[in-house]
Amino acid sequence: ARATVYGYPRQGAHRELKKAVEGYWKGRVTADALRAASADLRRANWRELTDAGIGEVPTGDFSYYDHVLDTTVMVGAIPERHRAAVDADALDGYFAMARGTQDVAPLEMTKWFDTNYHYLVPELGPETVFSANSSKQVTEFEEARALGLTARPVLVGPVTYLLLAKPAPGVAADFDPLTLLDRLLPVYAEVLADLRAAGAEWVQLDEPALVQDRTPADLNAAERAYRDLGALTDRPKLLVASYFDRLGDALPVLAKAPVDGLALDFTEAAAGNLEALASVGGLPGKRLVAGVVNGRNIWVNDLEKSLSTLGTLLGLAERVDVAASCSLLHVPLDTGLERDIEPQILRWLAFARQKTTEIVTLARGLARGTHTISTQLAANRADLASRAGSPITRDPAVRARTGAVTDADARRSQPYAERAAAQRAALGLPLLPTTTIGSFPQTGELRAARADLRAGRIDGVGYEERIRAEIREVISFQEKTGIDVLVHGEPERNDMVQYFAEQLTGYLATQHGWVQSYGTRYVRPPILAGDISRPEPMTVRWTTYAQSLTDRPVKGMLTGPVTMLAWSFVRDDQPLGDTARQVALALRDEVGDLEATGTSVIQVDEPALRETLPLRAADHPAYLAWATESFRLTTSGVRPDTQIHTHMCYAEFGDIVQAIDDLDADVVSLEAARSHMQVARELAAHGYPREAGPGVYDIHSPRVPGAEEAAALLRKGLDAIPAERLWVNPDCGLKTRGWPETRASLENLVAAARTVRAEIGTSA
Ligand code: THG
Ligand code: ZN
Repeated sequence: ARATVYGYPRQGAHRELKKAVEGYWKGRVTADALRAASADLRRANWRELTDAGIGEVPTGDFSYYDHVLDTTVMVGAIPERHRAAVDADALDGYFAMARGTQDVAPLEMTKWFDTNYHYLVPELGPETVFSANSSKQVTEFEEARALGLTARPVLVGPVTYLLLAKPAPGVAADFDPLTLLDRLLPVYAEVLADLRAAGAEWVQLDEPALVQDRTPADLNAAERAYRDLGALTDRPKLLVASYFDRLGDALPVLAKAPVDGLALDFTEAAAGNLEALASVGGLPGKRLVAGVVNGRNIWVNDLEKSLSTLGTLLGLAERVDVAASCSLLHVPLDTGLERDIEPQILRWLAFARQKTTEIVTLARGLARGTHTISTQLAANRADLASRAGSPITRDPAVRARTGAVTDADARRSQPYAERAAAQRAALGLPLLPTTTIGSFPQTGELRAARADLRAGRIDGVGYEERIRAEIREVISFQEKTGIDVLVHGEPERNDMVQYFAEQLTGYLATQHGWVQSYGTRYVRPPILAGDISRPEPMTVRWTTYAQSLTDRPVKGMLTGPVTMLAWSFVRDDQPLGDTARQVALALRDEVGDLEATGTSVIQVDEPALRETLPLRAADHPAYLAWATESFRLTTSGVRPDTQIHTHMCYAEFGDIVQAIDDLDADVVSLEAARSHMQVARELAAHGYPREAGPGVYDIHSPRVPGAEEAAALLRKGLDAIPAERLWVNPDCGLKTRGWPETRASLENLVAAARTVRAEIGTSA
């Protein structure tokens, strides 16, 4: 048995790739220096993998920005609007597709399945002409070969590539990219031939899209694709990989295809693959790569359990190799870089380097017998026992409290109509009230203040004063501008998840645990390690200070339980719903403290509600049940006259309107400006009964919307939602914006609200 991985973190231990790419954008790093730095990072990764004992290293998994964009280049599907830039300079053209330029928009970006990685969406149409450009794949393969390594190029497979694409601008919305399969396959054939000529014995084609619910037509496309590619004579051996879930109906299709091996996910997330593989009679004469080490969580593997799975698989294929379930792109690099996590707890965790060692150990145990890895097995058993028995993972007080939760705890004490009347009386807001989503620009001074605090250049008191000064600015600006429900601006928060994770017991934060989110942007997801409790209030100090400065209501701002899970690494030793309930109770206490200290409007953000939706429809109801319950558990302990808001963004909401309704929030604000209020129409079609603020200002662009433009969007909103239930707000928080455009845009937003209020007054 051989040990292998499908991909490795690209950025380097100190995010050298981010620095090189952003340096290139700023003109401080030459193209040659960027190429050299990137080649160094690839070589370092391969050496690291080889030194750890990986027998077959991946190539082609590296990317300057995104591997789906690399595939777009490989198959020559350059959108019309980017062709001139690509022809002028391939590298600048590549970044133009990724980021746009002054004149042309970038490709759209969206989530890579249910991970926190984002890819650039291919744009295709009936006129798309593909052409093979194998140079990146061939070059990287040759680099690894030059080091004397056995390498396996990894490509996005043709079916997944088409299933991830969307109709190009100007192409009919019902255009199905899959109709291009026959045109795309010859291009893959050419790339495969080039890799064969370069000496590749195996090539991996990733088809994760086949783990989603697929139509018979999709499955038929997969069957044709691998029948045709398998029939090629001039090709390497083909390994078709799937991950993130079970293959389901696609398993028999791929098992029968004339390819040389399959890579399957055998973690809990893909439960059912093993039985399904056995029921199709296994893969006689083929290679099976078994993803038994979870590639997207950070917990040490249960080596004995994995060995048992591997033992069963031995009888189901000609040869069984060991791998992580998916690319290690989705986990941080090395627990060894962490200094602030207790050594005992650090032993529970496995990042990419540690997972690589686990894979090698398992392959050795499988090939030479478990007695050859007895030391590792004993250590692993001890680490698992230490985690299971730790008071951190089991806090009796937290368990008692979650166990005592009743349905009534997750229900407001009065129906919406009565709450709405009480809130109207308490708040005295005008028709079409204006508000913002929470954050104001995160200025260089604020980041410097945090850096100064960390470095000890200022003390807690000095830091607090800088934050208070910012809050004074933000409040006074909002009062002057005439906004109705104010916010304190969140100057004290680095990240909306990290800020709370740092203050909750049971959460771990990393210093170097960077994971690519998109392009050169990274996050450090905190780790839900133990039972969650809140030692003391987390936001009350700032919100009450802000409220002390004004007579208008100041909204308290919290991150909801679903998002606290979605943007963290979650526990694997209890159902997600149990973890969500613990987080919800901790947040419920914060909501209670905010209310008790005079906060009458409290917003609990759930931007990740839609994105955490499971890949398969059959799994949606269970997810939505715990997700909405945990939100209601967070927010239902308040008085009827306390107004609960929520906010969602980054997604199309059409398919979760019922879930949004089930949150029972008094007011929901949603991203809507770019889609011209589409979401307002979707809410109306559903009969959404409460208040809503579809965004009228697209904050993802530095562009300032005119007052008339915002008013036009508001009138569209009024076509769907009655004036008594319509709010006026931007699409999302303002932390990535500068002050000048924020000022101008919010002034225009208030002007638009006043204009439309006047129109309503005269027409009534
Ligand atoms: N917080 C967390 N996860 C997220 C988002 C978030 N996931 C989804 C979405 N938002 C991802 N978007 C971004 C946007 C910007 C950055 C990262 C993810 C970003 N990162 C800085 C960088 O790479 O330079 C580092 C930030 C830091 O110092 O912490 O700009 O909002 N948790
Ligand atoms: Zn948002």
